[in-house]
Amino acid sequence: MSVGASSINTAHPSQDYANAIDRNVPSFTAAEAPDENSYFTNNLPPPELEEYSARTEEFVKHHFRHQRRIVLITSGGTTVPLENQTVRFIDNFSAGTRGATSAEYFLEAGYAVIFLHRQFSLLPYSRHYSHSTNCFLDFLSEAPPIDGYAKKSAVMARAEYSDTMLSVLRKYNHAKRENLLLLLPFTTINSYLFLLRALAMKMEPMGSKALFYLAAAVSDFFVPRERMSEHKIQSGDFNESQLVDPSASGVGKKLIIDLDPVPKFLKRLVESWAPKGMIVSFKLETDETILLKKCRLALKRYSHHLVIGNLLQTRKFQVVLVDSVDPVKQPRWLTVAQRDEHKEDEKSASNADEKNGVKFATKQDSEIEEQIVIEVVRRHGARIWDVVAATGSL
Ligand code: PAZ
Repeated sequence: MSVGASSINTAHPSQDYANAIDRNVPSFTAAEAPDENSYFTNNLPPPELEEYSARTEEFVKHHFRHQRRIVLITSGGTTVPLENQTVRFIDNFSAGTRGATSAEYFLEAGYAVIFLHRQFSLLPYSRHYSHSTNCFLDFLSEAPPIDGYAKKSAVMARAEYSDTMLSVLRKYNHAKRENLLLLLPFTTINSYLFLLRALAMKMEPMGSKALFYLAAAVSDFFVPRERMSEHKIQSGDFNESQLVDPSASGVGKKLIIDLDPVPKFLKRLVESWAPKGMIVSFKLETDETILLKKCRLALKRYSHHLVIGNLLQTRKFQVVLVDSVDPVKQPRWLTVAQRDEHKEDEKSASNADEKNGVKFATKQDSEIEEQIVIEVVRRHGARIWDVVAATGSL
């Protein structure tokens, strides 16, 4: 996910793209072992690293004993802090819908799920009732007084939602009871990279039964630690004389942000962190003419197993799967009916059309993640068989 450029000049509203963004940086290459050493020694591990590693180790042991497959899903956007004591940061659009929705379908397919997600992004199950479009209070109503408890107020699910809510609740409780879902939040790009590496290594005992489903929108550019300002960046060149004469001007009025490329660790994941696991990455573009080319390029560059391409504008309705087996011949498009918000409104006003047999595309019956997960699970199964056939073990 591209969040910016090597130098962003935000000063003048009429500035055109070419002047605002300086792309004179070397093109991206896959990070190798020395890049890994350099990154992970020059940047600080996040405070939660040890705790998450220990919880993942336990989770993996538990599901290994139960002979379950495990999927590590990454979800949501990563932030790029501009200051160590962070007031400002660069972010991206991702809400975590892809990751949270896919997690539910993987759980349904019998997987245990490690959900490495951006803090406060969407979560499996609660996503149906959270965030601004679906305020959970709209799903509730006041319950009528119960005999014997006349003075006790209570809330209940509104009748029109209660079937769906009960079904979601049952799945959620099942996942909790069976310890099938490990929720691990992150915020920054740095935490994400440290955690991905550590958790992938902890999944090593799973062998080919480990699946990596990298749906997070990961920043392409960041401020390396040695160049990061400790304190809040001042708007103008603050100096003590301004306390005496407030009109004294600062020198720099523009904010020039000089970002480095984030090392592309996918190849390290494939070759070193999880060599037996199946690795699926996502590729987001906005220009449809380059989507397939970029998917193929990613496969070639990182040698992983599957790239799922999507366009920002249509990502909820269409994706393309490009496989390492035959990346040129066999892109597989998956599409679901586009949700018609207007019809959805009509539907809430009246159920007449539904009674007349017109079926609306609802969230439940048309989520593209259901199809994606079916395809990925099928390919993962085939790969496990291939590994067993080739090596005699998982
Ligand atoms: O989180 P979301 O559902 O809003 O968006 C999903 C997505 C577009 C971030 C994901 O499908 C994806 O393409 N992730 C990889 C982005 C990239 O680094 O190219």
